[in-house]
Amino acid sequence: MSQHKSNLPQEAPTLSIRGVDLWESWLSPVKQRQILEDIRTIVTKAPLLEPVTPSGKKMSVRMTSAGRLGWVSDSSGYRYEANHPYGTNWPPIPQSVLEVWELLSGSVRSPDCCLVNFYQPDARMGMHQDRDEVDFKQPVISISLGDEALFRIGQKTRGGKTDSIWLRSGDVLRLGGEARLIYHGIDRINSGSSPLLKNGGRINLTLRVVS
Ligand code: MD3
Ligand code: FE
Repeated sequence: MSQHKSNLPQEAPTLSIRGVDLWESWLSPVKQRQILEDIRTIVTKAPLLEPVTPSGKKMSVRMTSAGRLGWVSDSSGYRYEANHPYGTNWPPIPQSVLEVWELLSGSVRSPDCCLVNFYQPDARMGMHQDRDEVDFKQPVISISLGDEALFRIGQKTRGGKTDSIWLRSGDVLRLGGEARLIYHGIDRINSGSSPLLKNGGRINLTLRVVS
């Protein structure tokens, strides 16, 4: 009930498509660099992984996590784990990132997981639903950094009409309500479109209440 609402975001999104709310350029360049520095600390303590899908395909996106739980995928399936596969705890979610959740999520819960997705120029993410969490009434917040990405927004069932939008560095998305269970994916990266990362590429942070 009340743990889902309250704390409503004060600012209106700049674009809304089927419940997918987008705040374009919400993070200033200074904030983007602060978050990037905090991600470098996370990656030092919890190295990026090359996840394998349960069907045995290597994913092109490299991943790690921060928070109480991290998302992992290997031949035994997709799940959240309390430890990095190397055996250590996941580093804490940085304050710079928690602040975005607090201001835009509309949830009174704290996120359990900050998934860090790193896209090299040829990386992509196929259409999927996020269903490894317990409570789909809790929103998801996504932060884009670095090169722009073509994000595809589908429907709550596979197939059907899709819309595509470019996600740029500093953009924040909220997936709540009807949008929480839509199919979505990243079709491609526009390599070299942002100066934020020295060697190019894109980072996406996804904040979720897991359990
Ligand atoms: C819609 N990541 O990690 S972010 C993922 O850019 C994921 O790395 C993409 O999809 C990325 O699962 C897309 C936008 C996003 C994130 C979570 C969602 C869209 C979502 C959850 C539910 C519905
Ligand atoms: Fe997803």
